[in-house]
Amino acid sequence: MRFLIALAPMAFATACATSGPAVDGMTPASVAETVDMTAALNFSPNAVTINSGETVEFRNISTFTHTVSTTADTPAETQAVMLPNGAEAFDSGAVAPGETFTHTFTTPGTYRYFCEPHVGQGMIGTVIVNP
Ligand SMILES: [Cu+2]
Repeated sequence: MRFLIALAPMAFATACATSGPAVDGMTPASVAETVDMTAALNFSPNAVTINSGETVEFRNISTFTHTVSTTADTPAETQAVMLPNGAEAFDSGAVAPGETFTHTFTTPGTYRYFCEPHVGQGMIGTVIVNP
């Protein structure tokens, strides 16, 4: 038991040392910006700027379920979304209270995303990805 506990920090340090763009769905080790999903039904900060290949962490600090979505199924969602040319749409699915969702942005440009349950209340955010 003692052996396992001693090893855990080492494993974490190794993961950090090899951080880079996320591949194959691995959890990225470094987060460039954190965006909170709030009880006021907004993303805070509403807009963040990162460099290509960096990761944004979205934290649900509220008691509601939120999403981070760029896959539009309704006219309101279509109006909310903006994706750079060549960027693939992504969708967090339901992010429960206290949970997080991370996404690594590899295509430069301006992304506008929405929360599926709250797009009607204007829960929309922006990520600007510099080359
Ligand atoms: Cu929401």
